[in-house]
Amino acid sequence: MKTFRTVALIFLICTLCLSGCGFIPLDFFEEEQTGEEETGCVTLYKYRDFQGESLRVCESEDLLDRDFNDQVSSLSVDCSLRAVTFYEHSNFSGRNMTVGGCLEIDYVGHEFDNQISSLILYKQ
Ligand SMILES: [Ca+2]
Repeated sequence: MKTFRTVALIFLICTLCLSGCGFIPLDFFEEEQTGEEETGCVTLYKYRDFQGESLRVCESEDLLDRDFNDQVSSLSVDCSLRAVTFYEHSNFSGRNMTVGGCLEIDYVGHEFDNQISSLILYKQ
């Protein structure tokens, strides 16, 4: 009888622990993920009108490194960014254009379509 009680108690504790451990971290991680989503980024799209594969860029960088070189046709700039400069070539060179934050550009124009290779982000 004593053994049964002990087993029952262990079972109860384990059940509580497992349900607790299984439930709380799930919620916790979901919150963590949304909380960690970076702002002050640019979202690049392969096609016009924000279609096709997209890439979030949150630091100044070469798109060669992100496998997105010469592929951008539209983009959106987070409102928390001050401005972004796009360059025709890698290493921030070649023709360039600067746009302000909080912009949605459904087409970068024929001069830059499938040509952007690097970008500099100006944070607030
Ligand atoms: Ca290019």
